[in-house]
Amino acid sequence: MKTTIRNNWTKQEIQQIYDQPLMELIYHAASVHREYHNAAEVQVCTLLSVKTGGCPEDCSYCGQAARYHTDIKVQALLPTQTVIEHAQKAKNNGSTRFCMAAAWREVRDNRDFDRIIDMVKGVNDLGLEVCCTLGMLTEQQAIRLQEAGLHAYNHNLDTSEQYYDGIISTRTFDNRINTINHVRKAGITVCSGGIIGLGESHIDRIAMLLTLATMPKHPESVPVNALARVKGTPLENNAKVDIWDMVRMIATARIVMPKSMVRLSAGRIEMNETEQAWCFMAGANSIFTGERETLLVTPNPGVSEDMKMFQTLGLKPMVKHMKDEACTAH
Ligand code: SAM
Ligand code: DTB
Ligand code: SF4
Repeated sequence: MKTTIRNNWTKQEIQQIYDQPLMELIYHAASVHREYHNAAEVQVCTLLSVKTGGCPEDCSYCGQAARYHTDIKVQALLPTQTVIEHAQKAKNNGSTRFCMAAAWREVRDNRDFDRIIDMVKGVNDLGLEVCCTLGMLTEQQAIRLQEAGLHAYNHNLDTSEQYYDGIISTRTFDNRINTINHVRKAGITVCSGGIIGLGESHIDRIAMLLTLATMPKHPESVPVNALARVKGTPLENNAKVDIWDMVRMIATARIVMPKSMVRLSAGRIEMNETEQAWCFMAGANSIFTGERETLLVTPNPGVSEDMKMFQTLGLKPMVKHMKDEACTAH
């Protein structure tokens, strides 16, 4: 019998999972992974920053916050055609999901939002799962995005409720939850996870997973990011995330949210193939990659390097994804 999907986890239960001896934890996660997923397949996604830098928020990890003196070049909203061309390239390189990110605090009902709506329509027409991450949304804005064909909205919790104001002061944890609720209500799938390496404790990591795993419906997608240390941000001198911390976080996320896609997101540039292999063994089943070799503003491995790694590890890019399943079901 399959492991049941539970939304009533307690902090103690998640802590017990998280604190298992590492090899036991990985074995447990790898077993759960195989119940719900084909462990040979990894979803390949491409990320594009459609509006870069100049953000009014003060997220202390982020190179795009206007108030920090980083080397990042501000870039206004890209032309729709440029974005569609990037999406087509991503598709040609084997991506099935395309995520457009904007360095905004929130979406405003203006011409830029109209252009985002056109981008969503255009990328959706290419047959890709379209994802956006644009900051806070109202319910009406979420509905507009859904009607344009948006498949997923990324809005990370980033850290625990308790640690939140140590990392961001310009918005609250509750603001984050409200947007996630608006996305859910509009019928868009939820992509929400966080970052490790911000200076949080193990308890904060467990608390963040608890919030995600006790939502009425688990996020369909859970990105686990290792802090990408950006020069000029308050966290630039934080220690590099230990690979086993990353593996432990991925494995726990996999066990408490068995059906979700667990995305090995920021941090791969500092990991070798062996280290990434442990992340896949622990239940990660998605990566961001592409020709541009960047995430938003930080470096990332390129698609040809990643495809070589897949070959070595006997992994293949996922071709069938939720959208296809929905199509064939009709
Ligand atoms: N501005 C929107 C927001 O904050 O939701 C969307 C873009 S924001 C860059 C998307 C996510 O990227 C953040 O929530 C955070 O989890 C992640 N992120 C940003 N900077 C990062 C960094 N330096 N290292 C790891 N993850 C980072
Ligand atoms: C997510 O959780 N990670 C991606 C995506 N969602 C938007 C962003 C990672 C950003 C890493 C640092 C940078 O390049 O700005
Ligand atoms: Fe702005 Fe998002 Fe960066 Fe925070 S994470 S500073 S909201 S772009």
